[in-house]
Amino acid sequence: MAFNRRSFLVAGAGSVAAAAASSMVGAPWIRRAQAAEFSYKVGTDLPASHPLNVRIQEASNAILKETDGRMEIRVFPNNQLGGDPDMFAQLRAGALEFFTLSGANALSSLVPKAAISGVGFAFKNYDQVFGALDGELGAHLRGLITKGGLVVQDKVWDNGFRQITSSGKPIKSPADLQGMKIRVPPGRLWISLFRALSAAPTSISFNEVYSALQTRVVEGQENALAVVDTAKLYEVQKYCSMTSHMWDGFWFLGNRAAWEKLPASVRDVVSRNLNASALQQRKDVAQLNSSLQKALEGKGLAFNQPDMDLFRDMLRKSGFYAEQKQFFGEDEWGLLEKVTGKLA
Ligand code: X2X
Repeated sequence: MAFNRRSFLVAGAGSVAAAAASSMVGAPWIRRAQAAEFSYKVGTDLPASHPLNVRIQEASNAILKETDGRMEIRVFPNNQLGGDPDMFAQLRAGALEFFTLSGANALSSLVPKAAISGVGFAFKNYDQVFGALDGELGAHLRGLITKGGLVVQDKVWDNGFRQITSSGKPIKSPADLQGMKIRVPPGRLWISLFRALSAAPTSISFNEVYSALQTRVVEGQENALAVVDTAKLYEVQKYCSMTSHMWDGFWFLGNRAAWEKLPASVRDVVSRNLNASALQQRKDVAQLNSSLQKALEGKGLAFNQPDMDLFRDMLRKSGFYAEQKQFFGEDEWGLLEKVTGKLA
């Protein structure tokens, strides 16, 4: 059977012609004209313009190209596939192949210790964050996630250091948090942290945050500036208090059965590109989070810098660190403190 480009086009997408064409060597344009052999979805909870999605899309483009069109990853940002707990359930059931999720968020319902990276005031800077998560602590956590039945890529993606926004008054000292109705993501650690700070935290998944703030179901929330900006939370909040009370990031999770369907060579291309894009994404977010204050002030948000020692002292005195150490265990706590220094 002699094939050239014209006869393929004439044959259209007839399956016999397509199958024959796809086995031809040196005719990549033919292969790319067809549906990918593996078409997987990735769900995220952040708006399309956030660097998380921009860099995943970039990795996806490179993966499609490097696999000669065999592997396509379609990005579904902005909770299009549901809130975090929903997407996490879909991932575990295999309805969703990939999902980016914080260890302190719904992932901690399956792997409770994954939340340790979100302990309040643990990391002082990005060197400590990525020193820990690209190092021993991260390897340990990825082991636990793998034991939980999921696949996880090596490099964690950045969400950032979280800041508190509010509509009624700025948070200048712990007293301002007292009894404050504040939205937190789903996850035990967030509730413990804000209860220890004497606030009244409520778990709400991110897709409902804007309207919860708009209708004043809650007075405030906490997120990194890149999220406050891309999700336009400044439209429904007045103040931003730079507490940097915890660092947060996303593990790139995979459904194991879906992952194992991929040939090893395709998996290598996927992992290499995702991990490389994660490193780029970290730079994007760090840059945004350090430059966005001005832009957000221009959009009407009033910033203040509280004295964070007051909050840290309150956590210590309330027994927060002792409680977390017991929860996470000596080994995990030791790996964390190796990087952060003594917390309790
Ligand atoms: O839900 C949030 O606040 C978000 C978007 O930061 C997380 O995914 C943890």
